[in-house]
Amino acid sequence: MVDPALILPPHPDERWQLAKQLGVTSAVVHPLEIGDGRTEWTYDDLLRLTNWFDDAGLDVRVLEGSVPITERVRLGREGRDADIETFKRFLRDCGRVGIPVVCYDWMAGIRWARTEAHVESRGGSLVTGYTHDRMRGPSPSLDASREDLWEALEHFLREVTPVAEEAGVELALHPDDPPRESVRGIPRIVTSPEAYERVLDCYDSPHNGLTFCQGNFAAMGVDVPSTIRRFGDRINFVHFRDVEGDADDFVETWHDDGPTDMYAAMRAYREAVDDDVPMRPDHVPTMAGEDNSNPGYHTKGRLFAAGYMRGLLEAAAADR
Ligand SMILES: [Mn+2]
Repeated sequence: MVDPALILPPHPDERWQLAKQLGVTSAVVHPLEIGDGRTEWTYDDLLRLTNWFDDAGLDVRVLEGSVPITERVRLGREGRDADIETFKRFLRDCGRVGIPVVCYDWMAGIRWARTEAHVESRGGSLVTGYTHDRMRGPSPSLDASREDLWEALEHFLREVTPVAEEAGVELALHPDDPPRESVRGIPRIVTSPEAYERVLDCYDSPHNGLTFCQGNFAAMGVDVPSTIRRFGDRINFVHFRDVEGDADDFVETWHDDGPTDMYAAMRAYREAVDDDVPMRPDHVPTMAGEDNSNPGYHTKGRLFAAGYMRGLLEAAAADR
């Protein structure tokens, strides 16, 4: 059974209270989406973070996005091994303070990409979208091939997975978003179930797993429930969301209003995924009274999504 979680800021504010009022005590810390660009963490930083949450009755289950992986690690450039040592130290520190999951990605050059942030959705709420034709302009200079990225990722996994095992930390690779072969000329590799097979085969360990970001799998055009079953216990973290369209052209949807059968997806998680895998709502609609300054990451839509997740979980649990 999955464990409902929410992104919470590293410092307490009303979102901590709202989570507890919803009955959600598992926190995902993702400073890049909260407006603090930090990617480096000392042991003291991590200890302060987890103690602060612990004192409030909350549990940091995932550190996401803001992790020390540099471009030279992603591209396999000279000097990467020193940076990989930094990442290993970070994993050991996460283990010491009791953070069980680290979510990372392999997007080099261009990261999470959207071309629209004000698409009108239900009742005038706002969602984000992606239209590939609008993603134009010169290619940022990166000079890396798909094979360069693969070599770099596989080298990274062979180096860090044994350390993750020792530290008791599970790695969870997030898909490239949008899951296209390339964006503005920059190759992307983590874009299909076949790519994930290669990632998981590279180092066979439950500590080398994936973040099942559902909207990306929907955009890949695969059947979501059967793909959840395909990866099963290698899913270490779930992003619950949906999109309408494909990897060339899509909009985010309300969690209960997209094309994916979310109840079938929840049943698949219940049956195939290990206990206590954290699941958080991803990319929520911006609702009335919110300023859309951080599209996809405001609060009210998360409250709705968390309640919807809980309802689906209860239904899936009853349906045995
Ligand atoms: Mn995601």
